[in-house]
Amino acid sequence: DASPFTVGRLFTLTTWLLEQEKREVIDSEVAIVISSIALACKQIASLVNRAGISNLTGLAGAANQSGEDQKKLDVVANDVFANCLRSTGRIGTLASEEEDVPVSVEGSYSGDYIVVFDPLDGSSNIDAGISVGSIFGVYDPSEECRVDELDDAEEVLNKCVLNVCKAGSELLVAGYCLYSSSTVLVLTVGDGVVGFTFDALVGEFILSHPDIKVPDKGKIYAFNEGNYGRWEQGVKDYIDSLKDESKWGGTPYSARYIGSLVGDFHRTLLYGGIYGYPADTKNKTGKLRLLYECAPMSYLAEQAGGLGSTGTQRVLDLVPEKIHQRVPLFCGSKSEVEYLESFFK
Ligand code: AHM
Ligand code: MG
Repeated sequence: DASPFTVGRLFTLTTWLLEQEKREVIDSEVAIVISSIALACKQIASLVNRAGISNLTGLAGAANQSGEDQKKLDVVANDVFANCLRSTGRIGTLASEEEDVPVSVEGSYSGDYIVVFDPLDGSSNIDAGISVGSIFGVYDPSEECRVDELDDAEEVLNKCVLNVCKAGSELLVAGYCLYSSSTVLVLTVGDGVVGFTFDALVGEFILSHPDIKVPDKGKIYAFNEGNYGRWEQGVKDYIDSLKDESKWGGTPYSARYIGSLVGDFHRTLLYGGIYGYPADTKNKTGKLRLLYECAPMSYLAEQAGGLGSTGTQRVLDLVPEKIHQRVPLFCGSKSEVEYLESFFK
């Protein structure tokens, strides 16, 4: 069979989406939603790239729902994401890490899909030109999800909250876009993990990683070790053990931490190892948000053959109680996450 990949044709995201449609892995509606996310990512890549020369560095002057200072680019990226999604006419409910509450899509542009996203994760890195990313998840529409027939604002809000408070195991699509030395879009539609690298010359995402599998083991850990003194004993013992070379044939684990989940996770996916943001005495349930960060990343990790855990529970089994709920996250290579979990027992 002449695969388009082997005959020198560009295998773009669009080609890939059409192929998944033909294989009936996704339908055309999901393909439209993914295409709109890719368009948002292209725009954000360009904004991130030019931030230093277009007055887009620095603070926006407001704090988000979680009390964190929003960067100018946080705000712009959020608008770009929301507008691209809205314009598809396929979205019913949108929830962003940068918004206080999930919102419904009004009127003729309204559809059924539910999309959760963190438009620009790791934005504290932007002003130093360090990698950042967008994270997203798409949930299936269902009859009960429709918000456009409700008139009362409170009813709409309640329905929107209900729509997004779903377990990660119900995700239809999850992915991220890394804005770094290259722009890479990584996604799963529940049939493995694929990656596309943006080719600015043709303006398209090109299939560059047809089948991402996280190595079962990897001797790299990505934790903010400055918080060591605030961690519970199990996490301290775990990190101590990674540094104990006598346990690992004379070579301890390597520490790598960007402080940008997408970059740290991407490296973990490709090289193996573990990413962790434990609970600590200051962040009692961890720092990362279940809906916008932990669930999509855990779905990707599992689809790549790895794991996503809170230390004691599978992240994908958790049903959010609040939209901005935070949970501890440990994800990456299966054996590495299982080894971490053994310290919680
Ligand atoms: P953000 O969504 O406000 O950007 O915060 C999430 C980021 C992650 O990208 C990163 O892994 C983590 O926060 C870093 O936190 P810390 O600086 O506490 O290590
Ligand atoms: Mg974030």
